[in-house]
Amino acid sequence: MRNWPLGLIVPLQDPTPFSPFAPGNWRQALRRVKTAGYDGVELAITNPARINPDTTKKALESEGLRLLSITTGQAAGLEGLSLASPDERIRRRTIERIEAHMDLARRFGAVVIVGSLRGADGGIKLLTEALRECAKHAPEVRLALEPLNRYESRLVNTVAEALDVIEEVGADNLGILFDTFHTNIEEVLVGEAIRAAEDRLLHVHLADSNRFVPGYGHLDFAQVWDALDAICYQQALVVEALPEPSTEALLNAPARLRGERK
Ligand code: LER
Ligand code: MN
Repeated sequence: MRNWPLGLIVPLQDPTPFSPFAPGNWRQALRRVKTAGYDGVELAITNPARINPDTTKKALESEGLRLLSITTGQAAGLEGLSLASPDERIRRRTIERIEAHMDLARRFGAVVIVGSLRGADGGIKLLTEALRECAKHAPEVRLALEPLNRYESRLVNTVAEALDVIEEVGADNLGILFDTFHTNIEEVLVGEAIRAAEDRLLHVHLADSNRFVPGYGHLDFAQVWDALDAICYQQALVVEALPEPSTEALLNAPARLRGERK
């Protein structure tokens, strides 16, 4: 199976370098994402309390786009939130933030991403306990823990480390987000890491070795497709790349990737 749904990131509240769209123009962004041939979106949301879920749902439906995933990490930089913070008040606020994301995601069947919100450092035990609490909040909503490269976080850099945390947490709804950019830095063999994630793999971010649009760096994506095939991956692929070498390349990615994957 090589027809994985493809998504692009659209920010709803604060700008992100991984999207060419400004939050103020999110409705127009949805139109452009659909026209570009994507099947869905990953919404970048800082605080779901400031979202009207009905308006969001209607806008997505009118464009015929799925909400595949919610990326949550903007609140790490903007508000200093972290699931692994030694400061209990920060941890509590972060757990509540993830729970609010889960409440929103439940309405769409979307995956909630735990990337930068897990913290750049802090305690792995604190992180494990916090994730257990989040996972319990809504067992039907999937949480995807994303291995990040060592320059962004000291906690959970590889699939093997993510699997250890998942085992320790012991919740069925906690899995892995595999980001080809981070894992190209941290893993020995990208394909082997995907195979190791196996049925815990809930979501994939695509970017090339330089974080450009896939195809404009030196990552061997054939290894990625083969490994995803081998584990019978049936979830989505979201392009989380800088708009480099151009926004046009980002918008051409569906045609390019579908051609490449045939
Ligand atoms: C989030 O998905 C991610 O990959 C981070 O590198 C963003 O800072
Ligand atoms: Mn990512």
